[in-house]
Amino acid sequence: MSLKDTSKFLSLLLRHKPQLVGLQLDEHGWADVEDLIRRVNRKRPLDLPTLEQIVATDDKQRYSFSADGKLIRANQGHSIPVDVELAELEPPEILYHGTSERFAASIRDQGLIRKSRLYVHLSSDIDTATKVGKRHGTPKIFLVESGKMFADGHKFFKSVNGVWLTEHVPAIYLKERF
Ligand code: HQG
Repeated sequence: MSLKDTSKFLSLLLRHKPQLVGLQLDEHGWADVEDLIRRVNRKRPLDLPTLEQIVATDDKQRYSFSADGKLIRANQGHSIPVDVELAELEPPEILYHGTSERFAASIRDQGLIRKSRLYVHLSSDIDTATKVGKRHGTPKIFLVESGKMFADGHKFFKSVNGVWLTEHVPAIYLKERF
């Protein structure tokens, strides 16, 4: 089992389906590290040094330990309703959303909706957005007029791993990049 596979399983548990191993997340998305390791071990091998390695080397810095190291949570990307104490901030003038060509028509119509996640995910640069878009097929990049949205009263949050989040991007704030 590669570290990447184990990391994907951790994402599934910490963001979407803790019940798969009977794990409890608190209201802030934290799981007990010892309990997580014990429960994951029923499905695949995991020890504390390996978990620490995954958290430290994760390419998107998806996870954080609490200051005392006893708890762990995903920094963003949840579908279950937890409050990860996101920083509410003024966004840059423009943010980017990477998606697939095949979603473009629906996005032009409805704007960006959060689907199963708690927020719409936005990137601060085109490269990152392109990588996100490639996960779903031929990438398509939308520019989001986040400065205008903020001026109009929309809230923006930034996760500790640098992902910008907002609840909905109405179509009027989208521009296309061809
Ligand atoms: C699309 C990954 C049709 C949206 C990434 C996206 C990110 C619409 C898909 C994070 C739509 C949802 C999140 C509309 C939005 N009509 N399709 N009106 N509005 N969509 O995976 O943003 O590797 O839930 O464009 O890097 O792709 O998991 O969201 O294509 O940061 O850590 O609906 O997940 O990070 O897909 O990705 P997702 P996302 P991790």
